[in-house]
Amino acid sequence: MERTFAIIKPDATAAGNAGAILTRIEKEGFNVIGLKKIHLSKKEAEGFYAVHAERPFYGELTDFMCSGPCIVMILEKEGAIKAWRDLMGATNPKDAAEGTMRKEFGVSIDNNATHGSDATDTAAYEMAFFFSELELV
Ligand code: FUP
Repeated sequence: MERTFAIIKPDATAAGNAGAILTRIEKEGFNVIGLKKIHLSKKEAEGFYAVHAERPFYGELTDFMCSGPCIVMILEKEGAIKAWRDLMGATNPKDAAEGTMRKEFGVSIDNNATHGSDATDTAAYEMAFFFSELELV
């Protein structure tokens, strides 16, 4: 079994789409072993996205991520990292395939509804950033 880290971002949470996204996650066979609703501070958002610190969109991205509550999760499934990336779809909702979370619930490249770790090392960093092992069930 593999674990990955996922976020229902502030846009999707504010729009009331968290339930629909969770329903889809469960339907696709992920086991939600960690889940909490949080409101990130600017510092926390910057720490989480430190890998993007040099990118031109870093300021806007971190502003957006602390603009409202979001839902952070740890999902478990065989091949969970790729499976959740596939279910999310392309970064830009305009390019995302039909039936993906970003196509259905994303608005734009910066308001794209969900986040998912892209590799084993980033998944480990992101899971530990938000959850302790004791919180996983
Ligand atoms: P992804 O792994 O699909 O989330 O995409 P990236 O790691 O490339 O980007 C991380 C986040 O930065 C995206 F979810 C949205 C945001 N972003 C922008 O706001 N503008 C861009 O041009 C690219 C990414």
